[in-house]
Amino acid sequence: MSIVDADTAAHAASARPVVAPGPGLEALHRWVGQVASLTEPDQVVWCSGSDAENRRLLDEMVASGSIVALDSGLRPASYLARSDPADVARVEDRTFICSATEQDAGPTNNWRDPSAMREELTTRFEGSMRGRTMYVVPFSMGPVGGAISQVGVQVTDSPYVVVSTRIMTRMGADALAQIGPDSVWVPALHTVGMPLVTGADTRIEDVPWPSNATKVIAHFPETREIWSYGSGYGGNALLAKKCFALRIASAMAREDGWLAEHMLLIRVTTPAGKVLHVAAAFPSACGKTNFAMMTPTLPGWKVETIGDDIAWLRPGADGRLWAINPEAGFFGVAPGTGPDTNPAAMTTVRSNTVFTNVAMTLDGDVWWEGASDEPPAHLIDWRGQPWTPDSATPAAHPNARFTVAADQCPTISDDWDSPDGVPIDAIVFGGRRATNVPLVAEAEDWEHGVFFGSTISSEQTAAAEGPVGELRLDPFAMQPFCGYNMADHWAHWLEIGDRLGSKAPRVFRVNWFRKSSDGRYLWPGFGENVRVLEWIAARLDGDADVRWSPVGGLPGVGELDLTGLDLDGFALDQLFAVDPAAWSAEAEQLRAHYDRFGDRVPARLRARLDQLVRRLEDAA
Ligand code: OXD
Ligand code: MN
Repeated sequence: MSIVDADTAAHAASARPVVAPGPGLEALHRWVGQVASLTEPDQVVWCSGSDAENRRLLDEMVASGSIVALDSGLRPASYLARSDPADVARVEDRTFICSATEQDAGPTNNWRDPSAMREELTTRFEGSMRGRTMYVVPFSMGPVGGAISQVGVQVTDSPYVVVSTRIMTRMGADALAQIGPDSVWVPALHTVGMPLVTGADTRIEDVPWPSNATKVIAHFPETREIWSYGSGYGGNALLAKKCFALRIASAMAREDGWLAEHMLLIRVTTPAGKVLHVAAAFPSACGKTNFAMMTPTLPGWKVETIGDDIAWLRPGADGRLWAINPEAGFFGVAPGTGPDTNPAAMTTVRSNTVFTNVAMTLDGDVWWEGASDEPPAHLIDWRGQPWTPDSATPAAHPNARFTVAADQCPTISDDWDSPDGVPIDAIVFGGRRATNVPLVAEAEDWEHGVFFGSTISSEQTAAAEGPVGELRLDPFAMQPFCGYNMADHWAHWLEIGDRLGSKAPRVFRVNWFRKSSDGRYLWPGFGENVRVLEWIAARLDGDADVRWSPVGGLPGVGELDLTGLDLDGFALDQLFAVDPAAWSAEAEQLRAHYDRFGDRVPARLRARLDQLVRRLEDAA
C-alpha cells in the first residue's frame, strides 16, 4: 500500500476539476489526481492486494466498528458487516445507462443524457470523500494477462469495497502491471457519499455503514466509464461485478465481437468420462449458485463449478465458443443456502468469508434462514438486535450475502481459471415458471435458441411486481444488466451464431419451477437436475430421441432417466404438457414484449414468433 498526501495529488486550481480518463498508465495517474482534486480525501492509497494490506484494512474496520470479527474457531478469518437498513440491494430505479441516445439504451434501461449526468455527478462527487481515505484499486476481470481478460481501476472511499473486491477479482499490483503506455482500462469511480468533514471544516463521527439517501449508479458505455454514488452495497458498489463485467462489458463485447452474459459456467463429466461445458442464464433469484455447485444424485456423474454468475464468451481460433468466468469469487445470497440445498456452498464459506446482513449466533458464528432446519434459540439479527424464533422478522436479511474466493469451493473445476477459458458445448436458458414452460426443451438451431433467450420470463407472484400471473420478461436474464438496447443484444447474438456456424453450441431451455394445478412443485430440483444434464449430454452425442413440439424438442418417451424418483406418470405429463391455448395467450404477451422494442427487433426473431403462433394453431 503506498500512501500519498492528497494535497500533492490535488490540483491547486480553484475551478472544479474535470475528470477525464484515457488509455495508458499516465492517463491513470492523471485521472486519480483529478478524482482526488474533486473528492478531496485526506489521503490517497494505491492498493497492492497484499495479505498485509488486507489484514490492515480488516483490523481497522474491526477497530472502528464497521465490521465484526467472527469467532476464530467457529468461522476462521471471517467477518460480518451490517449495512444501513436502507442500503441492502441493487437499486435498479437509480441505475442509468448514459449512452449518446435514448434509443441506444433501449426501453428496458433508465437513460440519462451523458453530459447532463456527468455534470450532476461531478457536483455530487465534489468534496464527497472529505475526511476519508481514497483507495485506488486496480483489478483484472479474468486471469491476469488472459486473452479474454480486461483491466479496471476502481477508486473508492469504502474499505469494505476494497476487501470485497480483493475476493471478487484479481486485485492489486499484478493487475496494475497490465496497464502499459496505451492499454485500455475501465475507470470505475465510487463514493459512499458521506464526507466526514463538512463545509465549515467540522469533522463529524463516522457510522458503521456510511451511505447516502440519494443513490446514482451511472454507466457511460461509449467512454466505458462507471460512476457510483451513495451506496456501499453489492452490485451498486463492487463495480467490477454487474457494472463492469455485465453492463460496460456487454457494450464492449458488442463492439469487439464477443459476449458478456449473466451466466453460470459448469463442467459436467459423464460416467463414461466424457466432459462437456455448459453456460446457463437464469434471472436473479432462480438458484444459479445452487445449480453451479450441484451435487448430482445420479451415480458416476460429476458437476464442477467454473462460475456462478457471469461468463465472457468469445469465438476461439478453432471456431468454437470459449468462455471464462471473469470473477474470482462468489457474492452469493445466503438465505436458502443450506446443507441440503447447497452443501458445496456451505463448505466454501467455512472460513475466509465476509458476510453481510446475516444473523450472528451468541458464540460468534453466523446463521441465516435455511442454514439449518432448526433456528438457534437466540441470535443477533442482521440489524444487530436480539432475535428468537418467535420474532416477527427474519434473522438474516433476505438479500444477505457471503463474499468468498472461488478457489475455496470444493466443487471448483481444475480449469476454472484457465486464461483461454473452456469450450462451450451447450447453452441453457431458464426462468421461474409455474405454468407452460416444460422441464427441458431443445432449440432447433442457434436462431431458435436466441428466440428462447429473448423470451426468458417468470410469472409475477406478488401484487407489488404487477398483475399476478402476468409474465415478467427478463430476456437473456440480462434485463437489469445489458449496457445497450436489448433488441440490439439479440441481433448481436444472431451475428455471433452466424460466425460460429456449425460449431455453435446447442441451446436448451429449462424450468425447474413448474407447478401442479394444486400448487406443488412437480420437479424436485437441486441435485436431481443432473437428470436434465444427462439428457442434454445424450442429445449432444446423438444418443437420445426428441419429440418436436411447438415450443421445442422434448425428451422422447423414456429418454429422461427417472429411476428412483417419486414421480408418477401424471406429474411427468404435467411437466412436459404444451397446452396450445395457454401458449397462444403467452405468445400474445411475447408479441407485446417484442413491440416495446419496435423495429430494433431482428426480423429473424419476429419470424420465429410468427412460426410459434402457426405451430400452436396447427396443434390446437
Ligand atoms: C446477483 C443478481 O446478485 O443477479 O447476482 O442480482
Ligand atoms: Mn446475478
